Amino acid sequence: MDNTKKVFREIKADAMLTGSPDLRRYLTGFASSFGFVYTDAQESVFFTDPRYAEGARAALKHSYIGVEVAKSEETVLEYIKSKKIKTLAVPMERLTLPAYEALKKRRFRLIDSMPALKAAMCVKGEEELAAVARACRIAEEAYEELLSSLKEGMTENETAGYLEYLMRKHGAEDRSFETIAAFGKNTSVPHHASCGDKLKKGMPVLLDFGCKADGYCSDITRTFLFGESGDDEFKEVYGRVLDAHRIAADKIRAGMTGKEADAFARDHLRQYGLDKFFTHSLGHGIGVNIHEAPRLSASSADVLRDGMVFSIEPGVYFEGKFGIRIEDSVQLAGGVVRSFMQSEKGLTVL
Ligand SMILES: [Mn+2]
Repeated sequence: MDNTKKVFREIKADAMLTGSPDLRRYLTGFASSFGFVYTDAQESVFFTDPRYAEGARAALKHSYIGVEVAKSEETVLEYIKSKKIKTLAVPMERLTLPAYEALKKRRFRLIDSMPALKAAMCVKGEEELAAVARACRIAEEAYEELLSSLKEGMTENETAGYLEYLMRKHGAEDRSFETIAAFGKNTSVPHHASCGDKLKKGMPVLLDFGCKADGYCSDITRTFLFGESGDDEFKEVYGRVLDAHRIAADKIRAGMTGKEADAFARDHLRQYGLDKFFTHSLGHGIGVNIHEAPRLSASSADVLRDGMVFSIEPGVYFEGKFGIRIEDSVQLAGGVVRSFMQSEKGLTVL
């Protein structure tokens, strides 16, 4: 994957220099913990240290991007200086103060590359969509296997760890974020930190998890009952949240804002007085990062476009009682929402 030209086209500078791991991964398709991607109108060069040089040369052999070994940022800055670059685009919000000082010392005129990077990253190409689809399939395969092996007495930590193991077993290269496994009352905390609490019959279970495949993330939440609970309120609210999810997925169209998208779920829940318990936004973009543009929230002006990948995740949380969230990773294609997920969203009672 070479996205350097795609981004550089949108930037009015002599050259672009990018140093953050996620942005490097996006630009080159190659993962590394040290390096800089340099791009101008004639070339793209990935500067990295000897640990990555061999892997990078092999991975980028057929790409437009050259590979050079650089021991430090100094080497890279000298290279740029030697090319007589005046205006340099850098991702401002990612710069450390020392990195900024080093650039200023060399008298580059700096402009911000972050808006162009964000805009390019949120509209995915075919390869990127295929990677997300794979990450979603793996997460669901792991989930199916987990359901058949959940046992009374298992702790949240054990469940989260086992689910992460299963994702790797099914082909994931990593998890996309810290897995959330919440049992019983703990489900009412939207981002509960998994602990030693044990699973008992009749408890609601909330699992929020995802993995990485080919550098791209998946994100999914399922809430279910571990055995019949006889709690009619839980079942009723589950139905409302599921309807909110389905209505949003049915009605979201390319060209709408994140705010309009969020309102489909929020307005539905409002009819039942549940909107005040929907304490977060409807969704977020997903890519090499688990949270990126666009935002789907009550205040988001982001415009949704074909090729964007984001989550739809309405949730309702009753403090000290239970919480329910139902989340799919989806894409916009042909103007409408297409979910990457196939697993059951109707209420599961194990
Ligand atoms: Mn999410």
